[in-house]
Amino acid sequence: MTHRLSLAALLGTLLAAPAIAGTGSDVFQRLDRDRDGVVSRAEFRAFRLAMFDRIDTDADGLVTAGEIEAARGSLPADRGIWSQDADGDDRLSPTEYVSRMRGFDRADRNRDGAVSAAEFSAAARYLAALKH
Ligand SMILES: [Ca+2]
Ligand SMILES: [Ca+2]
Ligand SMILES: [Ca+2]
Repeated sequence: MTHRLSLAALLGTLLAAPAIAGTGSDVFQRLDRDRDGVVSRAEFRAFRLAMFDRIDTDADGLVTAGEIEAARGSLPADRGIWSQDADGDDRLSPTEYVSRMRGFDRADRNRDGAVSAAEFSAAARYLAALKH
């Protein structure tokens, strides 16, 4: 169980949307805002920031452990997220929240700084397999 969760967390940050199921191709299209067929770091960052806003339910611009806990279930486990709390105040600012994008880095297999549809669906399949 623990093992499965930690593996899921590797890709969870990339595939963090309740609608994700199957191939995730509709999610890819949402991520690829400029429709150039790949998801850039900037596009992924925008997606992470949108997620941040969803977690920040009291809209004070900071995410607390309680807010992350409340979002669990609709969001994948984001293990190690607190290592991004650079100022150690037990709250994550948007900057801290997007300071590392492990899901993106893992999905970008050929390290060209963009996630192609093929890379994305491979990552989605990998995550889906973990859930079964
Ligand atoms: Ca794009
Ligand atoms: Ca908050
Ligand atoms: Ca902080």
